[in-house]
Amino acid sequence: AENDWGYSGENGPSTWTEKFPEARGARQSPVDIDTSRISSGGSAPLLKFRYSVNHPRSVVNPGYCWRVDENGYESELRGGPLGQDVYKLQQWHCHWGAVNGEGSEHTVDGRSFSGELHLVHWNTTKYNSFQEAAGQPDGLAVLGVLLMVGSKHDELDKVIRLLPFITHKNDKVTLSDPLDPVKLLPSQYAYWTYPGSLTTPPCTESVTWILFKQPVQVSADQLASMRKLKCGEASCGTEAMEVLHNYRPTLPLGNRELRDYGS
Ligand code: SG7
Ligand code: ZN
Repeated sequence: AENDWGYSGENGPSTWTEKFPEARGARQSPVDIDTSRISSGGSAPLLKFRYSVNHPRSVVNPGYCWRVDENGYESELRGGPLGQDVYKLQQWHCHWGAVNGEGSEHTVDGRSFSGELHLVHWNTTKYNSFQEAAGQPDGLAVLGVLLMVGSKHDELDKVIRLLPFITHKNDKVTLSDPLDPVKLLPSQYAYWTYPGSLTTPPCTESVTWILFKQPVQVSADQLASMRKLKCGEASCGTEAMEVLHNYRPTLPLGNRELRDYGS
């Protein structure tokens, strides 16, 4: 295989544990949100976002998704389940499926959505770099947004319009248009939260997951554009395969607490 991990038969999620032992752990993500076993969090601690809108971002094809890098600009998340710590937006990216109706990483009462957007933040109160934070149990906070097929998402389209320019692995373009990450979130901020992991190798158990209950809509065309990205470099020519799907199946919640905030 040309990548050491991926989503195909030879290098897919069931093989990750061979090279990445942490993927066998008891705090793995994603999970199914079983709404019958949620502990209510009571009054909702509000999430607070202070995101920068007007700065250049990079849109990258790492070979297994599309990713937007914030390039160090100050964008902060705090509140909710995060205590007093401040978390800084590092990057955001997407997971999708080969067909509509699958593609989300988290499922809700066994139901999949057509995709899932992840906004990855790191704890700047306690750690000095993203790399350092990514290895700590309270190092990362990822906001998850479930995507369903519906109308075109205008803010996300600023990125999707650029995907034809990053077809191959390691391709990268600059997005200079202003973009407001808050517009990627649903209008209601009710969420589920639990302690988990990165959903890709090395599957480090460093993530406080915050999954919004309300899905957002993207168009079928927007999802189709994502499936055209390829997992190989341009030098692979027509041999490079498309990233038709890139979601990890759910893993057991075990004895972790899943909390519910807002309704
Ligand atoms: C995506 O998800 C990428 C990864 C990310 C991974 O594959 O965005 O990031 C890079 C740098 O390619 O891994 C360390 C990291 O952020 C896992 O993130 S996720 O758990 O939110 N899905
Ligand atoms: Zn992700």
